[in-house]
Amino acid sequence: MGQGLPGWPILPETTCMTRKTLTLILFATFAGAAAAQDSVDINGDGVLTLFEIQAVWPEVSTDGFMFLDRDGDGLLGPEEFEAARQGGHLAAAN
Ligand SMILES: [Ca+2]
Ligand SMILES: [Ca+2]
Repeated sequence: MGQGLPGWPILPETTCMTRKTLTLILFATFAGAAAAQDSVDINGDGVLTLFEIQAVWPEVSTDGFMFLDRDGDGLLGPEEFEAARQGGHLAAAN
């Protein structure tokens, strides 16, 4: 009695999750400030997924994304992104 396991530091998964979330929020904030495709493009593959768009513009719905995705490939390429910006669908962040 009274002798438990050694006091291992416990790092709950939430710590990891929080760090990831914070990183994402910071990144999204930065991306929103820059508001350029290369900063929105989280994985750097040159096209934007719904996830990447929503990281900066969370108000964009799936339907809205499909509207912007003119060729229907499920991604926004540079021209589609620019068209969306110029069409006022993706508000420029300050
Ligand atoms: Ca991407
Ligand atoms: Ca597309």
